[in-house]
Amino acid sequence: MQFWDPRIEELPKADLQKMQYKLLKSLICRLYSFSPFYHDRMKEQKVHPDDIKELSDVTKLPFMFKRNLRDSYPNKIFTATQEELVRYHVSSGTTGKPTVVGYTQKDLDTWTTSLARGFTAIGLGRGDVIQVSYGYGLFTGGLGVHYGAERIGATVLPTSVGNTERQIELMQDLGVTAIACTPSYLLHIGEVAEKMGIDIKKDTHLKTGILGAEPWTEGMRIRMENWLGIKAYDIYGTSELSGPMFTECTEQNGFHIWSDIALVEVIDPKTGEQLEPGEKGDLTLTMLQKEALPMIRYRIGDISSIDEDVCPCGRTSPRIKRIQGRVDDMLIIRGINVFPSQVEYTLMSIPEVGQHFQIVVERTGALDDMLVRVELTKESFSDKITDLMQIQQNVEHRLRNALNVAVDIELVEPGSLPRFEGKSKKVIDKRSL
Ligand code: DLL
Repeated sequence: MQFWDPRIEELPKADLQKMQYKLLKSLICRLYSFSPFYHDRMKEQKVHPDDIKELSDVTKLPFMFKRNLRDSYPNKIFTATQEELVRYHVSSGTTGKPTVVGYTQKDLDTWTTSLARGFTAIGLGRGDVIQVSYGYGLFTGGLGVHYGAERIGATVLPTSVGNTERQIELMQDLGVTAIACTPSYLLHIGEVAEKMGIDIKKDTHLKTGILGAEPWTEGMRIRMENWLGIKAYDIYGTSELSGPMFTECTEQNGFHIWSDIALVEVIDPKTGEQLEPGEKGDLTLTMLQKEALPMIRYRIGDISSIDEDVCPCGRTSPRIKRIQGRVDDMLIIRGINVFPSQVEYTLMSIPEVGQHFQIVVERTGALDDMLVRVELTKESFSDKITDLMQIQQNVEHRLRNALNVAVDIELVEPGSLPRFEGKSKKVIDKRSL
């Protein structure tokens, strides 16, 4: 088992918490004195830096939401001068103004260190060739992973997204051992490779996937690992935290949230109360070292839970479980809450079903109708109507049982649903169009 920074990664929990308290306290003192935004919000909440006497006092501090960043477009919350900034990233978002994130040199360094630890924890290092197929540019994925990969001494192949056939040729020719991209893009790459007559498992050196930026399920992981002959690791982050930030280790059991970098809480979205380890809620992070754009109790809106147990890999920081979707991802179909991840979870357990699906929600009269378009595998796609009807009934039955709501199923030909190079769009909610 390799560590990037064993001094921190294996530090006993009690020491980590002492360190977190010191970092939190000095951050809050700094922001109270120098940031009008945080000063005002703390005053509103009637909390003073002197009230932060131990780590658990973090719950006295106000929350922060994405809308606070949008409202302060482009840089009103920044606590660094323009001269101190060395980079911007901009996330487009689906509604309203984009969010701008600024970085000092130290911010880039903390971000890179976080990824260097993560990449080492999944067994990467010198000698690896890492193909970065996340978008480079305003999106944080490409450049973020790029710097982390260079830091561990790996060789980076900065392909960015698109031109998939060329990506596959380069993967073969340059002996790529790891690829970083969205799970949807890796599915697409796998299919295009097959069309080119290339079997990624046999004809390339690929052994690791660094996959994230969108939700995916354990079932999808197992399928991709078997199909492509790789270990598929999850990577998580958001632009506001810096970008891709935290990965799993080789145990594949949750993201390690480095305690000297972030303080993690899970909050009940209804009451705003802190939840216990193991309970699912809104993932909320305080970034302990950020300079240009501090984030205190940032309510990300992603659903997860905390695991405080020391990981079998020996790392002591808390882990968060695979993201189950977003608080605002939830579809309400005839009064029943449905998460797209539940649909994927169920579909991936049906062998006749391929890796691609699409959910379409419509309102007919007063009722919501949910249609799931499901691609079949090449093997199960058969001309016999009776076979297809049986599969359709099975899928319908399994989804109804899992979701508690009736769902229409349309079986479609392999390769007929849209493919994505970046984040995929699996839900079309016509009610909101
Ligand atoms: O997606 C940063 C990133 C780049 C993460 C590359 C991982 C790899 P944003 O565009 O700001 O940043 O989107 C952040 O994407 O709040 C989640 O809803 C979702 N997301 C990111 N990673 C995962 C993941 C980047 N591993 C939003 N599982 C987050 C599930 C994820 N959802």
